[in-house]
Amino acid sequence: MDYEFLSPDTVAHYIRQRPELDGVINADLIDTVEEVGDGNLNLVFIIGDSAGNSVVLKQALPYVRLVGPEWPMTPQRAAKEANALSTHGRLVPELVPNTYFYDESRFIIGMEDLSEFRVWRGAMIDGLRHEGVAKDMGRYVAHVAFGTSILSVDAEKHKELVATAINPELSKITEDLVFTEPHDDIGRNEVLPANEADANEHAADSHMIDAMGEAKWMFMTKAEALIHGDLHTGSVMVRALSGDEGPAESRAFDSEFAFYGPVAFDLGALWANYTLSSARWTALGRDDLASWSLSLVDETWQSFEATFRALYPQRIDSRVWKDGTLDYLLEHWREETWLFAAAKMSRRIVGLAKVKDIETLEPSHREGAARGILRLARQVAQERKRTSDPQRFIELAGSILTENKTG
Ligand code: SR1
Ligand code: MG
Repeated sequence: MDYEFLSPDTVAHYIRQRPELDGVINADLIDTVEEVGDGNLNLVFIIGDSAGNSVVLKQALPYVRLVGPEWPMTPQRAAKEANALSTHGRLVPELVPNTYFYDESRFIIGMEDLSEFRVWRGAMIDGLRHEGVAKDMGRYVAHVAFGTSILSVDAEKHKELVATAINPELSKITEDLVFTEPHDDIGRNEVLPANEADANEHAADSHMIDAMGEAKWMFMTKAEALIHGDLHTGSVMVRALSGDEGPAESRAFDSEFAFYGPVAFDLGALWANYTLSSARWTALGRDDLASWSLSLVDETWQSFEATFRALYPQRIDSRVWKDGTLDYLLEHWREETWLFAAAKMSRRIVGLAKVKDIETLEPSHREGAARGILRLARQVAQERKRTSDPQRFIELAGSILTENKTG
């Protein structure tokens, strides 16, 4: 696919051509252009002018940046992200970056600069506690679940929206990397030599394989809501209200994996990444931070449930969707969250696209953290049928991560 990529030399000219950026940034006064894309897929520029204004231009490359041009990837994913950002932004404007335009010929999204924020994963790795973010994320998922599902969208319209939001190439990445490859390595998996046996045990565990089969089935068939699709802690920006930590505001961004999928997939991604953070701090002997990271599991769930319960009375059709359905949905989502959390934490240990929380640990510490996560994932996948209480998840994670600590 042929289109021009943005570069520091061309952004001013590009900005001049976008009327939507009039009043946002002055192309004649641009004095800083920084490429900051540290994700796996895109180019991201932050552009500032001498009057103190700034904007972000995010451009989808026609391949997976993490791997290179040998893994082509449709840049149409930018349209999916633009759609998710604007849809989610209408539901919870305070938790989503503002977008100015989407350029469908060059796959560029112009959006609010969040330079005063930082990526939550990085902040967590630095040992900083941003309070209230896990609660915000529960609220974000609940608004998306309610506001983009048939509970608030006309049934016929909903079917159209589901069809236009399909995101087959990006969904396939998840189908392969999250659910399949941890159990069927096609040459992209890698672990420390000390964790080879753990990865092999994990790959061959028939209970885990069945659980991942169930999870993948749900992911590919349950078109409940326009989910974010990749809601890990690297997809959340945070800013402390004062100083470096403490009460904070947050934004969910980078929703290029969005499609109509299972609500619990986003919740599971959050839980998994809180747990990976906890594994880091357990390995480093910082039990205070390890417990704090795990406490976010319950914070997100409680906020999700309370928000969803509060929105439910506004449903557009209450003929058979009574309180029984509300309880049914929450009960199922809670169990599914366990399952998706198991999938999302173990893929970050064995498969492609790992996380810095674990990868920046010295091998002597990483060994136990990786083993703990894999054992926890298998236990979680089994136990979810008996209980899906988030407190039990926290207890299980705390004890399994501690038992497997090394170094
Ligand atoms: C090839 S993309 C790898 C991963 O990066 C994204 O953040 C998603 O999690 C995806 O699975
Ligand atoms: Mg991303």
